[in-house]
Amino acid sequence: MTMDRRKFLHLGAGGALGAAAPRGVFAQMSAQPEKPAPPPQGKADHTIRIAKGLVELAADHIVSTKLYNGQFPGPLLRLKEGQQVLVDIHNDTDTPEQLHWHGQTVPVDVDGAAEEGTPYIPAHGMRRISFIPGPSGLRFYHTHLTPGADLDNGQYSGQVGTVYIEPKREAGRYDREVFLVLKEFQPTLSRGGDMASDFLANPAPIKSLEEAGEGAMRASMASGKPHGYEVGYNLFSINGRMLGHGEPVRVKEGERVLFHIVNGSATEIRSLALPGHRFEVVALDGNPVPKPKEVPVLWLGTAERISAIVEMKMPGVWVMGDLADDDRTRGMGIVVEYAGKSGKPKWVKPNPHRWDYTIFGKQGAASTPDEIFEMTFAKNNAALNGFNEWTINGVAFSMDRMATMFRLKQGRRYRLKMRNASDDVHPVHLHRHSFELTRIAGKATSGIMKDVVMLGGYQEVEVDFVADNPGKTLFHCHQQLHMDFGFMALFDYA
Ligand SMILES: [Cu+2]
Repeated sequence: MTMDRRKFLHLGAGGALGAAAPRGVFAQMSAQPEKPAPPPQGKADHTIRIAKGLVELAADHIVSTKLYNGQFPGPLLRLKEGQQVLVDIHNDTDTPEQLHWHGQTVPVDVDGAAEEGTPYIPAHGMRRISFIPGPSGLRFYHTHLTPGADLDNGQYSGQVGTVYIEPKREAGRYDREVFLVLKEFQPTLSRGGDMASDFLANPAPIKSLEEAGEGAMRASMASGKPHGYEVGYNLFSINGRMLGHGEPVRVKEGERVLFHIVNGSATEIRSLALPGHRFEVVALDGNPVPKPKEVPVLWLGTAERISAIVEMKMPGVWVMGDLADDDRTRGMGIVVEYAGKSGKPKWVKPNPHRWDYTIFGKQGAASTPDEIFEMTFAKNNAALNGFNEWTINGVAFSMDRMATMFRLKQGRRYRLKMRNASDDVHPVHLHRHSFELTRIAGKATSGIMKDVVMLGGYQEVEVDFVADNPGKTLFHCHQQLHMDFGFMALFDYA
């Protein structure tokens, strides 16, 4: 109904495009990023304002940062699959912004990445965009800049909001939905202190990658260089409140609660456990998994999402929190309180558990790709004013050159064979497409669709995607410090 009215208004507005445009003009236009259709007239379905504001993480921890609509997280946008939406984005700050619709198959003009050619939302200006939401499920929106050493900007700020795209048919049985955004504040730089990647399944390193990475590191150390900078944080939160400072998640015994969890971190990998309970993972990055499975602990790389059902069958007052004691005690958790129960929230450290994407997948191999792209990721320790430089096949991405690295032909299926010659975990992300996990650390799988996947230290991961959304397409590590210092590549359609 709404959609038809807009179409009418757009066509009625005249202009060269209007008169001759057939039915379904928006769908066709959105496949042609070079000639985006002018957005429809009328009242926007959603308005987002980017401005500096305050987040009260706790009474004595109030931070000032850039936010969406003055709140953290930004407003939850509930969209409907296939139903066009009109969004006004106002930028009330002094610097241009990008708003990226993470995990959606939108055109370049909408996607929110300058590297692909999305126009900036000008300082003290606005952009009106319209798009058809999809795929359904848990998505999110966030800023998409390369702040480099400026820890007030980019994803270090509070520009994160959840998108839930309602499917045409709802799957799974649950009583209630709870949305959680995991986010750190007050970033600082330090040297070294990298996170271990031994939470991933099959952690045995691939010898050739390890030798290359360790050799480069030894040579750098021998030349007198210290470790490159890493980012750490002082404050941690779920839904913008430190553990113990917000409202608890209130549950009843016997309820099935569907948690939609977004890792909104700029740089961190997060874990989450709820003592005495298990998570039945039903979707990864918003896409239903072939085999829902129960796990005691969730692990989410930067920008990953998990939808998981918890059956509430252990009455009490519990801490649902990160396994890292330092992070949890500084805020990374939320209290889960059963009706009629009171007392101090209880945390119990879970037994060791390794995160394995493949348990949610099908056993058989995925379809054969038409073409394979090999990618090796490497680190040049402290090569850029003390920051690590990151390369893909020896090339660090440059915002000045914006060179295309991989060419795509529409309709073909591509396999990305990714090899990590560093000891860091990389949550790699492909814009405007979903990919299928086909091999994780030596184990074949199929049927799991995602848009971010964690690649372990000195490990290999393979994913397939179909080139079905023309226009420039950005691939990058979602760790802000990695993407800003080279870990990006552009795909383009022939
Ligand atoms: Cu990375």
